[in-house]
Amino acid sequence: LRRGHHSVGIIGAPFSKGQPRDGVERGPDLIRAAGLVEKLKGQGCIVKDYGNLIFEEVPNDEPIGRVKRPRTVGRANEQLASAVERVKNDGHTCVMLGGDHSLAIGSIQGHASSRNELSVVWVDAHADINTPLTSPTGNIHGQPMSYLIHELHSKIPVMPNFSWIKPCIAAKDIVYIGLRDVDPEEHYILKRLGIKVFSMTEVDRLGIAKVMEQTCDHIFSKVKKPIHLSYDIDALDPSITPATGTPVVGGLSYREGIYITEYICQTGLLSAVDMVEVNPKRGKTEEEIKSTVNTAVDLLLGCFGRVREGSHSPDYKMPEP
Ligand code: HAR
Ligand code: MN
Ligand code: MN
Ligand code: MN
Repeated sequence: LRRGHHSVGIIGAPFSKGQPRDGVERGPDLIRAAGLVEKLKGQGCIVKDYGNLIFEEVPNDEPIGRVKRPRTVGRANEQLASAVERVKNDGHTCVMLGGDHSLAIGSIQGHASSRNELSVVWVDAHADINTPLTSPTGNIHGQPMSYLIHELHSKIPVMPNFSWIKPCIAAKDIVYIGLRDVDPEEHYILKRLGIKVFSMTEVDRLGIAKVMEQTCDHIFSKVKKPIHLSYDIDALDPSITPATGTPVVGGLSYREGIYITEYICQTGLLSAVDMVEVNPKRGKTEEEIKSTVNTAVDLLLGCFGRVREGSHSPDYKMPEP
């Protein structure tokens, strides 16, 4: 599978309740308005836009321990999971436009329901692997991985609207890229579970090409599973993608960010992508918002066959004088 003939199904998830800042629910419409669908078609993809999910506010959603809005987040993700499962059963590579990163719960769960086993490539400044009990903030966008990993199942308390979640990912099938803001409790979890991490230190040491080679060596060490790419826009440096809720200096360059998508595309195993945490209200200028949204679009184009060397259709004929 090379350029073109990717079949892409897009789900918009305008959801912000996994974290405290509003604006991130506008991500899906902004990414579409920047021409995502037309540009994907322009590079030969078949695209079906399933539109935006409509999420209900769950009333009286009191915190449980430190966890904020558990019922609302649990319910929204349950809806998302069935939407993703449907897109996968329709035969598409699924693109989930967020929204905040708590949506990875439903996206990965729905993806896993339609496949046997997945590998997850998580590109982010953050590990998002706090359990409800280790979370320093109570924001569920800092926790999604903890609900999904088999090895953490015994550490997850029962919560309302979370009982539909079945851990579906093995620790050995996860690779992180771009980390630079990890809580001590998260660091403990990553080490204890032996999860493969390429923090920004490894990106500096190895370069992005070796990071991607080793990422694929790791996830393909036994069988080749479908890849779920969960891309948090804050993985990139805030100089490129400032319009996001929790920017962290020292991130991936535009080129490194794009290289990740080109490399994952050419494996031929990309099965679902999340693009999350684009928040226009966090941009200080129109330029900052544009740069963030356009980068999100470019990353998605890279996932579906765009290459920087350029390309041409096999039946192209040069004009004769
Ligand atoms: N680790 C912190 C927490 O658990 C911050 C999480 C962060 N924000 C994100 N996730 N954007 O990628 O609350
Ligand atoms: Mn491809
Ligand atoms: Mn994240
Ligand atoms: Mn993040």
